Amino acid sequence: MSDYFLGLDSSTQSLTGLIIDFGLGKIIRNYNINFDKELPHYNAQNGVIISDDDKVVHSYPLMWVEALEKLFEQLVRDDIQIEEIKAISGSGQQHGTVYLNQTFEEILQNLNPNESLVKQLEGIFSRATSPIWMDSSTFKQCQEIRESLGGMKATINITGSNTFERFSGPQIRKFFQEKPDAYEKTLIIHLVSSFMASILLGKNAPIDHGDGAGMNLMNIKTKQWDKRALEATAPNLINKLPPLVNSYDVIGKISPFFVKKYGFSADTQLISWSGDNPNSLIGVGLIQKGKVALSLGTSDTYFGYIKNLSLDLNGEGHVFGAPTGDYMSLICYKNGSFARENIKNSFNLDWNQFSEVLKKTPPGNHGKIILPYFQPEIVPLVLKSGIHRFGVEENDLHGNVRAIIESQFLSMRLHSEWIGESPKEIYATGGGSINRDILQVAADIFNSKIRQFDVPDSAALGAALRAAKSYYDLKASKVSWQDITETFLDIQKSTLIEPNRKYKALYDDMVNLYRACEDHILREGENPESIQKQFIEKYFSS
Ligand code: XUL
Repeated sequence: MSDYFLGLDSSTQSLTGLIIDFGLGKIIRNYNINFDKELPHYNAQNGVIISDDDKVVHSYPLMWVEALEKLFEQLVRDDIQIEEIKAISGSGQQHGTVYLNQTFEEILQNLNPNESLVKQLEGIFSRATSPIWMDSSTFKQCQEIRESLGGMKATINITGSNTFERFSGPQIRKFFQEKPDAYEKTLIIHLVSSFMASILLGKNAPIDHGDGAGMNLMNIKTKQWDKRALEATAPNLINKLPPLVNSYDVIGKISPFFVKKYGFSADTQLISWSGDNPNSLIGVGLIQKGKVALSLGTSDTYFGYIKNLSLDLNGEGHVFGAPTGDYMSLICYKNGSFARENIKNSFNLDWNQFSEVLKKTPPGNHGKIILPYFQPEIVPLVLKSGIHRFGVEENDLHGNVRAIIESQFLSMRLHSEWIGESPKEIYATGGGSINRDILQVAADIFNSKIRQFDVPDSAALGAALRAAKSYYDLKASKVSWQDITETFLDIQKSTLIEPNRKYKALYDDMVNLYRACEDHILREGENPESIQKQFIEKYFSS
């Protein structure tokens, strides 16, 4: 007999399912349902639907459910011992909101196992699409909420973040303002995480403190819905939100529908779902202060565990709840993998060729810099897309390849200064982290060691590990976070990438050059030409 745990990750482009065997200390299966490839009838591109001006970005919640159905069908086809799965938890792309009508719970409670899940759920939405984290169309609502709360600092002190275009509160306000009738008919608003958890639970699931913190609605200190924030957002909102719980809470058992249809045990415990970044925090083993993670995916994020609340009063960073019950700090970039792919594809390269070019070009890249706003950016706030090149022509293959990678990490280094600690070791995760050459550039720019694990999907792994931890806590068997993360994240098997210390001074100067380029484009700062010239003379004159 084995103790299996299932971690699911409903992300922007796909649904991942990862099964761990706790006794063996191993991942035994890994499934991935890519939305574009396997559910092409939704006509989404990279899992999303984008408006012409790039600002409105939505997705189909029904597509996420259909992916879940497909994933479970695969488990059955593969003869997985589904009845041995003791607990399930999950991860969702953060901030996205799902709007349900009055039929939702009734339909969930009366699902017929002889019919398809997705067919039965077609009528549950009061809004067919969900705004997701890539949406940047709520500038006005952000301003309004921020002002009602007493300005940026007050907003950060209350909710843990400034108002952000993609956060759920501003998105809910926009829906209320633009579609008041549909808002009225909305019985409950879920996050992606709590929506997916509700499907498995057969009734409305709560929102956890990790994902709840990304809404501009939860009080970051009391971890309750904040009355002022709710009132600043939309009327009667308190009655449309599920309750908040700890990320480690057991929220119930799997609904009978899944027991009958796929053979889950009726005792399968469900653990609260959380956002993908809080899940990744566990999935890379960040349960102590001092280490940070770099996640290179559809979004690039840079985050760390913090024991005590510490806020970014400049307004670029966020504080979310950590799955351990503590906190985490985070900054998020929208121009992550799409920006890298854009440059790669524009020169018709594959990833090996891209890496070869990267290795051949010198650190510092002759002072060439790109501000890569292929889409509106979150950090720094850029609402209009546009690529700004400094000293690099559009057709310069070598210059562009190194500039996109260096610029991404220079920006990350610059904008993560508020976190306070310069990292001694960075844990890398996400699809992009399998590329060692990209990580070498990050190691040099941060002047830090980087550890690369062999599981890039840390959000799904984090969810599986959270399921195990809460399950054993429920059974009163003492298993610590440390035992769990050490078993599944074998440091011995990871690859360590050492920084080239000789580039420290060069990158210290290059961050300043990058800042000058940003100031010029975004804050009417001087043309950075002279700083760029000095940089080139200092490092590339011979
Ligand atoms: C974090 C954020 C993104 C999404 C991606 O604040 O917006 O990392 O969670 O799924």
